[in-house]
Amino acid sequence: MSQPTIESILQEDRLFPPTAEFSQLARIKSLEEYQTLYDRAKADPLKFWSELAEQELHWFQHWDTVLDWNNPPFAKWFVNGKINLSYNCLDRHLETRANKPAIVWEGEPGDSKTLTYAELHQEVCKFANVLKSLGVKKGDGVGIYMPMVPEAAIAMLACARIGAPHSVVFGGFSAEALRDRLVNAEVKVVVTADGGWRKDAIVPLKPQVDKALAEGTTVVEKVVVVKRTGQDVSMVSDRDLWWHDLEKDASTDCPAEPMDSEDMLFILYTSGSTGKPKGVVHTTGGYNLYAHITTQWIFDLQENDVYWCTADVGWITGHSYVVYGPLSNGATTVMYEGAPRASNPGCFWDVIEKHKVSVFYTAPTAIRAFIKMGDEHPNSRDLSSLRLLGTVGEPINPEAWMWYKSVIGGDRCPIVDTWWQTETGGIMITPLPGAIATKPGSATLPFPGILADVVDLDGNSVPTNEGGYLAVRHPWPGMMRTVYKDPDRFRKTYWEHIPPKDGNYIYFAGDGARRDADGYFWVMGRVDDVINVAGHRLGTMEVESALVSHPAVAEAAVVGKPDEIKGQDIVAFVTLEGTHQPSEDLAKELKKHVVSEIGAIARPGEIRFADALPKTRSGKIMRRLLRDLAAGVEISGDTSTLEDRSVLEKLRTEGS
Ligand code: 7RM
Repeated sequence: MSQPTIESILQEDRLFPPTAEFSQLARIKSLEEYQTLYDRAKADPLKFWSELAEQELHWFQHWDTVLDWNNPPFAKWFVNGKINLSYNCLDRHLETRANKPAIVWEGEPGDSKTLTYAELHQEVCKFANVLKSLGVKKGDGVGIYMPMVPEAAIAMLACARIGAPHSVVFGGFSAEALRDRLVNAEVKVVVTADGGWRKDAIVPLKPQVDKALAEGTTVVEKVVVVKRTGQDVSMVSDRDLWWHDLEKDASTDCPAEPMDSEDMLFILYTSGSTGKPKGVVHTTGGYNLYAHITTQWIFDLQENDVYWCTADVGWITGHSYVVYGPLSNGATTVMYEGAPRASNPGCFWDVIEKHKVSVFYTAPTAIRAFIKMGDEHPNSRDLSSLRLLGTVGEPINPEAWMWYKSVIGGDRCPIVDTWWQTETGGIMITPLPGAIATKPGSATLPFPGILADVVDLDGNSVPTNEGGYLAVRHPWPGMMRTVYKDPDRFRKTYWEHIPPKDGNYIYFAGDGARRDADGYFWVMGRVDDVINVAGHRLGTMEVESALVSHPAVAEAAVVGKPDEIKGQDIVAFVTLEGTHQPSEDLAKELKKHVVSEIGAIARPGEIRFADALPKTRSGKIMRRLLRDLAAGVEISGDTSTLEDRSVLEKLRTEGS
């Protein structure tokens, strides 16, 4: 067998064991404890998951079968169990946590609000009754197109309470993107707001909804509008209703509907690199358990923690780790409406200081932006409440990791670098912070019960330190169940690149990775982004990290450009830190730096300086667009998920 996998060339030897103080109080206290859990789960996954489901969640009715995997890749977990996610997030906490803050919300203009568990429960019950009064029944689709306000979480929980699958669409998406998603998910009621605050300006939402509905291609009957910003919006009579009017007479009595464990909980659209977005389907019981237990162990939740995940509810991270995971655990979760902006580059640190945030979870793209803004912002705030940091969304470059650890974490907080996907429902590869020593740039080890591996296209494990495809060998409760209305696409995208062998199905994640001698996973980027230089297949992460380790570089994205001799040549797009200026000399120096860090094979043929890199709205670098730019061809494929079009225009003119 001789399929090409991916070569790994970066060496990173730093190791940071958890401190004794942290481990002593942690939920999982040692590597031995982790290993015992992992081994037990591996030996008998069904026993492991069913014991947790019994201990950790409330069920109206016990399941008959833990896992039905008779029709792979379509899994069923906790078959015939009855459960309600909203009940697990709210009702069951009322006895012991009624007055504990559930949601602590900060608006961008400086307004704020706290909802206790008792208050959140009431609000959710009221809105669930509102949805019912609008004709929403169990199984009906509800669209949520909202800014980061408490009503977004309330609407999600209300849907879960009555069994109406929600489809949250990120508030930054256009009317067209919104319409496609509303049509695909057969949404009957849309919940939105007049607008939201972002970077000192109002992002209008209601006008986008109007536009999305104008053609009449959706089946939307009612639109509920939260008054957030107060600007004028037009209301269509018989269709559009104000949230505050509907709430006035709504009853606070709304028992949670016992849902079948496999009833659909939500659809969340994820844009592939090409083609139309996929509606990722998650169901109730398995998702609840997986979001719950990963939140508890990975963020080491303690009763008094103030936990803040900066993700928007429009992304899976917002679903699992802003709303459902923390609330299912009875934790206090912070929601922030705004974004770091020129007028307040320290706004995140203000939120941490003000609310004494103890666990903070954000993305590498944000961390790299903070580095660029300068240390004076975090340094001038009191961040001593922090005890644990997390990152998600992209591979984190070791240099950014080190900065996060020292400048934000005061060299005191462990970092959990968490690898997972919309499709996996929750975190899959991650340190457990009291148990697993960290290495900058590595997501470390699989969560107990997750049989992750690095394999070739035949499904064989590749040897230590060789690159290959990140894969999962056994189903897990949080896994996606299908692509909405397109089971074939589900099968083809995730289960056929590596064909099943002897009936054993392997989940293909689409990322390249390697495992080191300690079994640690190093994610090397998307397989689609691999560069082939003279027969060497290189992941993007390692070359980019070498560039970012140079003091002048803030952020880097590398792509391959067709080359007659080598097949592909490396083109590096680079943004600079603070005062550094682009120059021929700096370009030469950066090429040399990459060679000395990882070797001549990774030497970029070309360095292109840029003010900014093209990113998705969730902050991931879109290398596919840079690839077209580098090759000098028309940009092809979907650009609707691009955060800022002008970035692309600028790169285009700079290149010519
Ligand atoms: C949670 C989320 C999934 C893709 C995934 C990877 C990349 C996410 C990490 C990471 C390296 C990480 N869901 N990714 N986390 N790569 N290290 N810790 O981001 O569906 O939007 O994206 O993101 O490529 O496949 S997602």
